[in-house]
Amino acid sequence: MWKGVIRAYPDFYHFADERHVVTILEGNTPLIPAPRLAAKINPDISLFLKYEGLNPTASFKDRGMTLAVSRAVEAGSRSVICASTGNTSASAAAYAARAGLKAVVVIPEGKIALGKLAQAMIQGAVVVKILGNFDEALTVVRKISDEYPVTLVNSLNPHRIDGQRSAAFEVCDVLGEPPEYHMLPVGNAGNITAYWAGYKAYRDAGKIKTLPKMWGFQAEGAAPIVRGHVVEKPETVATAIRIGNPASWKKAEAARDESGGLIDMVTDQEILDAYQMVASTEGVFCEPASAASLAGLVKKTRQGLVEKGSRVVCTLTGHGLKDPDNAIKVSAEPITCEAEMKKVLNVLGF
Ligand code: AN7
Repeated sequence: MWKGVIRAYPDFYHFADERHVVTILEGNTPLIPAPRLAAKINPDISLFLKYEGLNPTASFKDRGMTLAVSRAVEAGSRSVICASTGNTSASAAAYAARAGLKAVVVIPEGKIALGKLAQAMIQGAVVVKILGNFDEALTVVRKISDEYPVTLVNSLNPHRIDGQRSAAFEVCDVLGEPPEYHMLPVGNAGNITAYWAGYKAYRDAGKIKTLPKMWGFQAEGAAPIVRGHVVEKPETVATAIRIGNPASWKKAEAARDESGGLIDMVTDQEILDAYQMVASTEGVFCEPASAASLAGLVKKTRQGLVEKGSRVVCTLTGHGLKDPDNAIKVSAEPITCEAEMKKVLNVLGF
């Protein structure tokens, strides 16, 4: 039976007292081969989707949250706090509930997907909507956690990165060796940092010999790393990555440079096209931000930068059901008709 990432990787995660481990059996997500999508985007590669939407709260954040909340319990903390574009808040609320801790989540008012808000609320977090963006929310919660006895569970907490490394371990366990390219959306830049740390840790442990190139993609209206400066008013349809001053900025640049990779940006239209394409081609429904990795693959293929014969893993960071509004917006309207066979046949063109 799967026991969650902490117990799945005892060489990498150790707890002196087992009772401190807080898990909802996160991890063990599928690495889905995507041949139909590859045929459309780039027929010269083998494409795999690491579908992180199948974690307990439907995003990759659970891998980091099991470590962060377990360590908080180990340290005797009674409450956790985070700023979030949505998924971190859903995950923090869930793991805090599981551990019997209080959770406070601070989110940008009006700019988080409906499903994520619903998760944080029903899981019993104190939800604070601020009249500002994620970067401003993060500044506030950092100050609060510095001055009051509440544990910060944003990815500035190193246990978050520690746990998120497990996704790289799983990719290697399935493929035997890392892919040639690993592509990710980049928001606060914790995940690209974590994957790179995970691949390096697996190599240092002798489990793999090679390392992938890390390719990260920001949204054009929220691309501080690409532009080389803070973006004061980030804007993108992919609200999960609507971040103008990423906490792990330098570490993401290190992952890029050490791996011989790159960080580029994709437009909202490119994100939405990829979002629609992966769902309609492979039956895999992710949220818009997740599709930035695929949009990046499309862009780089057009530029001729993806080597033939490569294996490419794109991480789909969150589930599409979190953001039904965008799915409905990009899709054809359902057809309404009377409840008669003839009328339905008529609509179908028979
Ligand atoms: C679906 O929840 O920052 O580069 O506060 O939810 O590690 O930040 C979410 C980020 C990609 C970017 N895809 O990852 C939050 C938050 C999805 C996300 C990212 C996020 P990082």
